[in-house]
Amino acid sequence: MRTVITYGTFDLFHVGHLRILERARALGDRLVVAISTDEFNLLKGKRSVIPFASRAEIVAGLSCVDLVIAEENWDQKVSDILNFQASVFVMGGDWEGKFDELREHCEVVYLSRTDGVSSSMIKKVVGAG
Ligand code: C2G
Repeated sequence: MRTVITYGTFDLFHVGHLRILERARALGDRLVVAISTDEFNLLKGKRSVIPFASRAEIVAGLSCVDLVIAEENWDQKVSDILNFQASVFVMGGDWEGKFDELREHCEVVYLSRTDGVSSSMIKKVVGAG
């Protein structure tokens, strides 16, 4: 079983989120997605529009996602990788190089982002700040 793990807020879910999750899943047989809690988002300096429970329900409903867990802090990645025996850690290219230290535990793959869409762009369009 080749498990892939990835992390994110997945607020105002859009096609960029879907594409990276599908591409991450294609790198293995199982995809675990850690979704930032509302509290952790505040630590990240982001206020999520959609509450954690709904963001988790949307991502868990995707056929390419096998398991959703909570991301509560910056430091849980190593224990998550070990706990779920992840072979691959995936993030979008905007995080390129930021998680290279995880190469000690698993492959680290940065996938290109989808241009032209982001949660912050959607927030601006709908006037959610
Ligand atoms: N993403 C993408 N294309 C976009 C927007 C986002 O490929 N147009 C990717 C990001 O690169 C990331 C994932 O989708 O890999 C989730 O993006 P966010 O929800 O913005 O997550 P972020 O706030 O970057 O949180 O510990 C890591 C953090 O939790 C990442």
